[in-house]
Amino acid sequence: MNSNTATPLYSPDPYPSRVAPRPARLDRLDPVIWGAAGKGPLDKQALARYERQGYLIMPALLDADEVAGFSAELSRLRHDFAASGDARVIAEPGSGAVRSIFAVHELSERLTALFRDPRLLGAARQILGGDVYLHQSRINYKPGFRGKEFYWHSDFETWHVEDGMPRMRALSCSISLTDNTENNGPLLLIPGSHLSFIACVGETPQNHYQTSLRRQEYGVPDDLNLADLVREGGIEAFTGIAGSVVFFDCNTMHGSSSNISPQPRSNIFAVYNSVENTLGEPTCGLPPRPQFIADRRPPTPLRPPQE
Ligand code: 6CS
Ligand code: FE
Repeated sequence: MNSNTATPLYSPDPYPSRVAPRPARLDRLDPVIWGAAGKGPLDKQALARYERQGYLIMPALLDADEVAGFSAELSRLRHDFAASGDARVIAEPGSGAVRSIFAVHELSERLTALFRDPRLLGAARQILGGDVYLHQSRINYKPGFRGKEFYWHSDFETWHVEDGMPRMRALSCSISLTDNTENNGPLLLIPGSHLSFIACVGETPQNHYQTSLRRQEYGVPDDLNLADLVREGGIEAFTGIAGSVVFFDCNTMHGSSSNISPQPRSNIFAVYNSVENTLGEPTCGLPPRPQFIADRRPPTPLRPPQE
């Protein structure tokens, strides 16, 4: 066999991170849009904006009645789980207030139905080019006065290094259930940042999720690369009335400031992953993270309720 066509003994990691002594900015090697216009709810302009920015904001996608119903569900879940000691409940550093609840699709039929809603699932299937499943779901409550920040990060950097997600063929859908304003710690996104992979430094600690979900210190971009991304693309805040939705690529750099206003900033997140992109071994070499953070089971493609 010709040596230069031989199957390599190993397939080098296309997105190496937390392995080198210095950070690096690498090119994205994956498409942003895997599907096509005409195969879902997003028109050509919307797909083009998502491809260019790395996210797409859809104001008031859910109506007031839907928002009221899901808000009641969020209150029920927080009431039922706040003092439960359940591993899926993440407390805010300092105050102990509920910061997040993970795997909410296993705790709420109402939220499972939301994640299968054609307005959300259809857009995810269209962008990711086919069948998808839930890699992760969560509620970030970001309570008034005490909701702490989520420092800048690329979700894919963590999902690749700590969950073994092979390629950039996943996206998050964030549904706001409170008005998101400039005052209550809205999600901040850097347009265009999804086209670069910022390789981070530092060795992933054992059981990193037990700290990173409260305050992330590993897998965060260095100041110089972050400053470059912001200089090139700026920062856009996802603000809007409750019921607004933002879809963002798994590699779009994002974060949010602490909420010192009296108003909560509660968002539901669904992470859709292509069934062609199921999790392999974490590149950090540590054991995989728990099921409630990253679903490793053979995927069951999500279908809209009526199918
Ligand atoms: O590690 C994770 O999967 C979680 N961490 C952050 C900051 N965003 C994505 C996800 O919720
Ligand atoms: Fe994130």
